[in-house]
Amino acid sequence: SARASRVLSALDLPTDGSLIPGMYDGQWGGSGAVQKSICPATGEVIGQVQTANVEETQRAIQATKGASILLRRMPGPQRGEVMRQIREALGAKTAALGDLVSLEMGKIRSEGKGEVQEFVDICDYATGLSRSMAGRVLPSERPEHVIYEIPNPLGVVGILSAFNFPVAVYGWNLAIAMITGNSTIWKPSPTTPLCAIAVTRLIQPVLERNGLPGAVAALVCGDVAVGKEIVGSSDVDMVSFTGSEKIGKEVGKVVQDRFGKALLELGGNNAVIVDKDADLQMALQAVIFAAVGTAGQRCTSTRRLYLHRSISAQFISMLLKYYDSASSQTTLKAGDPLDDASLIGPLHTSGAVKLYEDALAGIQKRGGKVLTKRSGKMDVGMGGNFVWPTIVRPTNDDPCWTTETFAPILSVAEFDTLEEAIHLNNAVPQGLSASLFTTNIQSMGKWLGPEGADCGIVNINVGTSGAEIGAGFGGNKSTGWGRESGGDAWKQYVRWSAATVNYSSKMPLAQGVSFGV
Ligand code: UN1
Repeated sequence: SARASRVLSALDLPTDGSLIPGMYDGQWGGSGAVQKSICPATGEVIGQVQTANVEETQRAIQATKGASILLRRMPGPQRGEVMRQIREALGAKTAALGDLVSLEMGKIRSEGKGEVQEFVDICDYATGLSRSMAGRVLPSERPEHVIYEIPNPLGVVGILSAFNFPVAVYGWNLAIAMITGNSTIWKPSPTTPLCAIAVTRLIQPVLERNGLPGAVAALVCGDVAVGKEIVGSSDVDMVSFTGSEKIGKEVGKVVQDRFGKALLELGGNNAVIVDKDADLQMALQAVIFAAVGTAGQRCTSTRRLYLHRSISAQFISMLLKYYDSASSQTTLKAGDPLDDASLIGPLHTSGAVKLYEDALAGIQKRGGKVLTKRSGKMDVGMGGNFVWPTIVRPTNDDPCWTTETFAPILSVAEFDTLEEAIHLNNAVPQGLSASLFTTNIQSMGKWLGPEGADCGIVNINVGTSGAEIGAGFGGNKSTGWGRESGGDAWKQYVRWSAATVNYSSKMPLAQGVSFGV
């Protein structure tokens, strides 16, 4: 369609269906199966990608390993300068790349652009880090001794990313891995290969200009077999995996089995708690963005809503006013993600629509209720995988409370005390993100303390999604304990050495041990 062609040609991607090489390790290639990229808003095929096969993946891993030797010799601040140039290349194409995210993944325009912005921001962060990633100097108990803690590069970082953030999740990993001196090999989601190819094509000239091999940032589009090669390879020092708890558990085991490092970003099942003293208007805006935005397809999306009994009926009716007005016409407009007026885009695949429908059917079969006027598939007049954002009141013991369904379904329940709400928040396997809406300072303290929320992201009067890059991003428990992006996340991308140096002319032992030689 003309709509797709406009987006593709802005990034020099073919519009005539010709095969696009989907692997890059210094050269573009790939002779594996063809992946079709399907637009979730229309169902049309927007590109055909020639993926890497298993041997090509092995070759790319070896090229990446070779590249890591050159990269680790480069001083950190020089890597920072390369990063700054990558940031400029991305910055010049933010709008075009954002539109490609909208076209291929299905999120709305401002969110597509926002996700590229996260990549730009983490590049800035990494450039700064290139002159500040510090080890430590520690006092030794022995005279004229000193202890250093020294970070050095790991070597190769494998990045396995999910469809829902086809650019940003790679960006966080690439930037931090590269600045700490590692080369990377990226396997994107099989349903968003074009975003991966477009990003790699922007990075490639920057590497070339700086005399670095392309395999510093290798790409292998492919299926499960390609992912398995990376995860199982002892030449890949760390595997950073974003995806489901089910697959993440397998990835974690395989990496553990070879004593590699794994960084896992798995399921979220995030709750918002609205207490009796909350500003309901603020809570409303936050919940609608986090539950309906991205059509419920962020790992940080709000899935559970716990309302204080005294404000529950009022808050639900405030929410329903928006949910029930969702359509192709009104304020909460569903429609083409490339149309600036749209706030709700499609689910990413027809399979996701089925998961959404099955989840709603199950909740109702087990005695739960749908509170919104409409649920199910939504027709916005362009085909695609659009569904009605839905609020449900499941039974108290419904299994939906403890499982992540990647769709715009919001489950509500009431509570009487903050303690009870915190208990409900923590009573799930996942621990990514949680938000409390309150104006009470005692509740805030409790929420952030040892008796509070057990998640990696714990907000107050801010929704569960839309985190900035400055802090470490990730979750606890079955979310996998990994941290990406800012904060101390970089410390996982290095091998640490404790180095004790003796600059005396004696040979004393620690703990005063005597060993008379
Ligand atoms: C994800 O959903 O995998 O906090 C990442 C957010 C975004 C990243 C989400 N900055 O919603």
